[in-house]
Amino acid sequence: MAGSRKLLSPEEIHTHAAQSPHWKVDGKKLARTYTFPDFKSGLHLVDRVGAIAEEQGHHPDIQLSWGKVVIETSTHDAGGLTEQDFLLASKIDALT
Ligand code: H2B
Repeated sequence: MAGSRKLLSPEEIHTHAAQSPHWKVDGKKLARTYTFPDFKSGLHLVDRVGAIAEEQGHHPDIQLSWGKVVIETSTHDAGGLTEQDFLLASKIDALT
């Protein structure tokens, strides 16, 4: 599997975060919020993120609201952020 599942150090997180400007490091999670002018655009994003997650074997928490989608990723098995989370974030960024 591409991307290590080893917990990243604070320095490594800082380096990865600098390359992921759409994402916010929030404690042990990486988060991105999207806004949309309707519900179905968010639903479509959720559907595509779900397909990426299944393909990677790494699954974010997703909150779908009217006009808004919040995606949070953390590696549960490791108890924090790993390369898997930043890999998932970069694939999600490539969708939009
Ligand atoms: N997703 C996330 N976000 N964290 C994990 O630790 C995780 C996962 N583990 N998806 C995966 C599934 C693991 O349970 C399977 C066996 O790959």
